[in-house]
Amino acid sequence: MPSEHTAGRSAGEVPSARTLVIIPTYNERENLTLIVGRLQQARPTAHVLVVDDGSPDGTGRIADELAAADPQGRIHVMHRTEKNGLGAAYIAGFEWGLERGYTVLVEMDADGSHAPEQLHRLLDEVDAGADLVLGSRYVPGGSVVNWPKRREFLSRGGNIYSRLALGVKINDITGGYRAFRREVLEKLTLDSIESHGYCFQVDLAWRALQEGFVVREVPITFTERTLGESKMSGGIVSEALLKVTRWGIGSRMAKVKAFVRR
Ligand SMILES: Nc1nc2c(ncn2[C@@H]2O[C@H](COP(=O)(O)OP(=O)(O)OP(=O)(O)O)[C@@H](O)[C@H]2O)c(=O)[nH]1
Ligand SMILES: [Mg+2]
Repeated sequence: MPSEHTAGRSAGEVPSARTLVIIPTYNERENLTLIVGRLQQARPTAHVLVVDDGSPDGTGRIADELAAADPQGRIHVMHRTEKNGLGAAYIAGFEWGLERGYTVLVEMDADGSHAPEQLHRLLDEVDAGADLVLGSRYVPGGSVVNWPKRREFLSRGGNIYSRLALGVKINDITGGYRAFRREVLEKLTLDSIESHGYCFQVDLAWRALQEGFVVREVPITFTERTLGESKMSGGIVSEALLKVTRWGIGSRMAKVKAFVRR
């Protein structure tokens, strides 16, 4: 069942009418102008928030120039002084968007992996009643372009493991192209989320599922970056593995305890 909240929305207005696309950046000089241009072409009504962690390559300045050049004021920039990881950048972006009354908040990478041309798939599903929509590489119609076999194996393996460990029917819980209704982010205690990288994505979806929100997947085409450098690290993979195992065991223990008490 969709959320009953309609905070800040006029009667008859779909949630996606006030969408904020959050793009975290660290050294994305070659990509930022391209991705923002594609987004404005694909979804002219959406607003954008670039959350830059003081990129030494000048990405923050490019973001400011893009914002200054948009006469409609749809582009916003948050400058943070330290590189604190993807999760912390998103949490700051979510809080910024919630304070300003956006009704749908979207996560999108700057490197072109998440096609703005497919954003409508996520937003349409939110408007149809989902609370959280995951852009999914591993449902029929979804795909990955230009990934080395090893990387795809790791990602598919991580998703199969998460599905089994957590006992959830989600095919792509580690992906980072997502749309949240604001009610989901209001309910989750964002300050308590300490996970990084992929684990941050699993953490958010897992919390949303546990709160009873409607989580749906739509197919997306994920294209590996062609410009700039990846910030992915081995530590991110092991963090996800450890935490997912802990959450899965914790949730099963809670169920066993509840069963024994009956
Ligand atoms: N603000 C901020 N953005 C970050 C940080 N780390 C990564 N990002 C951004 O988060 C997005 C995803 O990072 P990527 O390096 O593409 O990570 P990935 O997609 O897992 O790795 P690849 O598939 O190899 O590209 C990009 O837009 C990055 O610029 C960070 O510490 N702070
Ligand atoms: Mg990437």
